[in-house]
Formats: sequence, C-alpha cells, structure tokens
Amino acid sequence: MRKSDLRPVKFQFARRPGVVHDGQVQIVDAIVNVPRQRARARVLVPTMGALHKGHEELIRVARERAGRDGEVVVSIFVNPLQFEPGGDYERYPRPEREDEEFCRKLDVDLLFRPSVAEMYPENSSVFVDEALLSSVLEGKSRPGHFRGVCTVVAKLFNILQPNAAIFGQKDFQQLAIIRRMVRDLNFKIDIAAVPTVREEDGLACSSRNAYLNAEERKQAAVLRKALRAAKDSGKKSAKEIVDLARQAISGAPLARIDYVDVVDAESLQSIESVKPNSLLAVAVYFGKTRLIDNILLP
Ligand code: PAJ
Repeated sequence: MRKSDLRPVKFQFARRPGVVHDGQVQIVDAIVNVPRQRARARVLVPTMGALHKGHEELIRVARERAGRDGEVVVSIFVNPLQFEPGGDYERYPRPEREDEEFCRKLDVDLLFRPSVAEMYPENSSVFVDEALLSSVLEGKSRPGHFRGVCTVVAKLFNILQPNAAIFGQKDFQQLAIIRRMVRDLNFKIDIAAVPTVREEDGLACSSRNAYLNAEERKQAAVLRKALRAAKDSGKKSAKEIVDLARQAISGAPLARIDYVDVVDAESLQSIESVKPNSLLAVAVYFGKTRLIDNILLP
C-alpha cells in the first residue's frame, strides 16, 4: 500500500444530496468500462494531468454547469500525438496519486485515464485535422500539434459523450480550434471557456512551470507584465504593441522569444491595427521550457 492511500480525504465542498458518496471518485482506466451517462448532464474537463489551480477552476465551473445532480468527468491522458518528436512527452509530469487525490477533493464523479495502447491502436489511420486556425501561432511553431489535440478531444467526446466540455483561455488557440471542430463536425456539445488562472506574480498556472529552475521561474513573471504593459499602452498599431511587448520580455535575460503577435481573436490571423476582439499572444522559452500566454485587446 502506498503512503497516499492512507491519507484521510478532507472534502472542501458540500456533499450533493441524492448521490452516494463514499469519498471515492470512480476511476476508469479502460474504454469498455466507461459508464453510460446516468445523470441529467455530464460535463467533461479534458486534461493531461499534473493538476493545478487552473484545472481546479475548470472543474469548479464544470460542477456549476453540471448542477448538483449532474456528473463531472475529468480525463487525464498525456497525448503522445500532440507532442512533437524530441518534445517533452517522456518527461511530462505524471503524478498519478496526487491527481487522484485532487479529483477526490474536488468531488469529481468520474476520472477517466485511458492507456496509449487503447487510445491509439497500432494501425490507427483516421485523424482530425483543422485546416485554417491551426496554421498560425502554436500551429506554426509546433506542426502536427493541433492534429493531435483535435484527434484526442474528438475521441474523448465520442467515448465519454458529454453534454458540455470546459477549456481554458490560457490555450486560446486550442479553445478556438475546438469550437471550430465542434461546429464543423456537428458535435452536440457546449464548449465553455474559463479565464486564465495565475500565480501570485501573474505567471499563468501550467503543468510545465514545474520544469523551471528558481531563476527561470522568477523571470517568467515578465510575460504577464509585458502583456499588461502592451495592452495598457493604448497603442492601436499592432507593430508598436508587438515592439513594446518584445522590449519588456527582453528585460528578462533568460527569455528567448518564439513569437509575439497581434491577431484577430476569431480568425487568429495577424492584424495591423487593434480593433475590438483582438488578441496579443506570446510564446517564450525560459531555458528548455516553452511558455505561452495571451491577453485580449484593447
Ligand atoms: P492541459 O494542458 O492539461 O490543460 C487542460 C485544460 O486546462 C485546457 O483546457 C487548458 O486550457 C486548461 N488550463 C491549463 N492551464 C490553465 C490556467 N492557468 N488557467 C485556465 N485554464 C488552464 O490542454 C491540454 O491539457 C490538452 O491539449 C488537452 C485539451 C487535454 C488535449 O490533450
């Protein structure tokens, strides 16, 4: 028996009437064992685990959407298809016990943790490709990434059959692409977005923050400051905004910029001057760790 198995579970949330709670989240590791929806609503939070405050907020919103009698489902699957060759797939954190405990504390009904072998049989040959929004920003820097994301999310939707699914605005492009996939492939699933959850110094919570050493972690706070400064400048020219953000980020000696761009928040295409619903998006390396963040303009 592991030490974490012995820890008493303290619940932070009120128990829901009409639902039997033995302090356990139902954990399902095989597709065939996924229970049919029993409740009025099933709300899914897809994740890759190493759960943090950002995920916690998604799960809280999922509970709100599901209602007291609905089901909240969290999936944890480190999806090999969305990592580029030579990327951090192998070293991506997988704290299984802590994640189970996390879900238990947040009153999650079902934790779905499929294996790679089951999700991707050896001769898998059907994938989901979004052809427009995926060609810019993250898609340009990480070819094949959104094909992996769309494919796995479509599979999770089919396996778990949720009525709604919750995504974070930290991954703004991912959210836009999932919305497009749901529209274009006619999934009957509502997509809800949750604003970015941040650490005290403004750094967006991310499972990858764990890779940062102390100095990188300290300097990474520059991202939020740069986004805010660029936004607060009130400039209309995208070039001026990008220059301001780049300058601010360069103030952190360990930062290595991948991209800084101002785009239309719907089409994700670069724009020259800020209009309602524009987005400033950045991707920056600190050491080997690549972080992304964004802010809506004006
Ligand atoms: P993961 O990085 O684990 O993120 C799971 C969900 O949490 C995503 O919707 C993401 O946008 C959201 N999230 C992460 N950090 C957040 C933060 N600081 N504030 C608010 N939301 C945050 O994104 C993925 O996994 C994968 O690509 C996935 C969609 C699961 C497909 O494999």
